[in-house]
Amino acid sequence: MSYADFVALNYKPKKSDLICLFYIEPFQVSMKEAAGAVAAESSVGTWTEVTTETKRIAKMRAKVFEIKNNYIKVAYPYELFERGNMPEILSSIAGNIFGMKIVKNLRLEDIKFPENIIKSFKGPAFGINGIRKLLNIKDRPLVGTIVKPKLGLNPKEHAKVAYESWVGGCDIVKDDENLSSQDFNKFRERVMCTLIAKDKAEKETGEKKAYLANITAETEEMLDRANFVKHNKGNYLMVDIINMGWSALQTVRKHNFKLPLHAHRAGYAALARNKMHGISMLAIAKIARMIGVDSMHIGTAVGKMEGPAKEISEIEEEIELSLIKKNEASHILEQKWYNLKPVMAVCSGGLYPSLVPSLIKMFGKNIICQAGGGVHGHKLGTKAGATAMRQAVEAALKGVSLREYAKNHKELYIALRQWD
Ligand code: CAP
Ligand code: MG
Repeated sequence: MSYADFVALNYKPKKSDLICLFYIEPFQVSMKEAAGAVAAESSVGTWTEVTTETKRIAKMRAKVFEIKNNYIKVAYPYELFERGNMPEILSSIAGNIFGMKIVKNLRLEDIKFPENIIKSFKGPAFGINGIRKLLNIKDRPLVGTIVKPKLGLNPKEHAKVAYESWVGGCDIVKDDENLSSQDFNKFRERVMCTLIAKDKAEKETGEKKAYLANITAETEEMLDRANFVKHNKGNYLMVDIINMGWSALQTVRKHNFKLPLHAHRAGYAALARNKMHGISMLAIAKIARMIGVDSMHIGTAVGKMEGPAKEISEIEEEIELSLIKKNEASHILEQKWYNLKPVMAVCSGGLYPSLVPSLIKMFGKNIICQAGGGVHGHKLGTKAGATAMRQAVEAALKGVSLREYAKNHKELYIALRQWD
């Protein structure tokens, strides 16, 4: 068996095949050779023929069935994969192949999962509707904040910032991605203080509030932290999906804490930022939806983080809709999501009130508008910063310009003067 045996341009993929779309740059070989190498190494092949391969195994080869410029599509018989085991699936289709000498660059753009693999994962427990129900918010975008400074506050100081954010108008307050249980802010103490502040804020505002406690840690400790949140009537968990690993995410989801799970994507750009190599954010987002997160960072297009609006809209559709149509120009494969719930998109990173209307215009109302610096940096403090964000959402929904709305909304007025 040679690499060319893994190319079958007349093959018509079966409904049950898993399909990958790769961007590929061969290194000193033909496209066919490099494409065959990718299909081989990610399925049953290796660099030479082996005497141990049988006819039955040869039938399980992945097949390159399309080569268009630098893009190839590879079909994998579903038997190659263990259902419900994301690390295993990725060790095939997103494993050794990225390091092969035969490819100069290789990027996994999209993965079309067949029904039996999709259904072997749990998907979101709450999804968009579940989060809306929890917070009793029918159709407006949610307003969130990240407690800042991201590290250094003690539990009481943290809870105070959270309280002011909630009474100012935030629906959601979350820990930052790198806050866990450092000596200056121990997890359990922080959760206790912050949940007391949440109760107080709920009573004072008459609104439901959520605290997203970052439980990211070694797996068993993480489960203990999740239990602790649950036991103390916390209402939302948060994890860093990339740095914890897919297996750990599956474990948290499997434990079914009956709390929504927020996915921070810190580190994703190490995989996705280089457009010629790695794994796209679209693919990462699909994996996270399958395993089962309820809200997930997707970028902003207008804030401090990299990522164009078109790409972010496509990611939002992928995590929200139940059927994704194939889009050749954007290198997106068709995907049916069957019974998996939609995930709420989180726009975060360098946001402040002035950017809210364009976010809603670009991504619709099913988003969480989240600002850290853009709330706690407000000249009048956190409470006013939260109010200004909420006013910006109100204005956008009423179709009134922020400038106009600011005429009789002081907090927004100051925010506009500060950052516009
Ligand atoms: C936002 C944030 C988030 C980023 C990550 C931060 O704070 O908390 O981690 O949103 O980017 O620390 O930067 P600011 P992304 O509002 O102060 O920028 O959502 O793109 O993954
Ligand atoms: Mg952060």
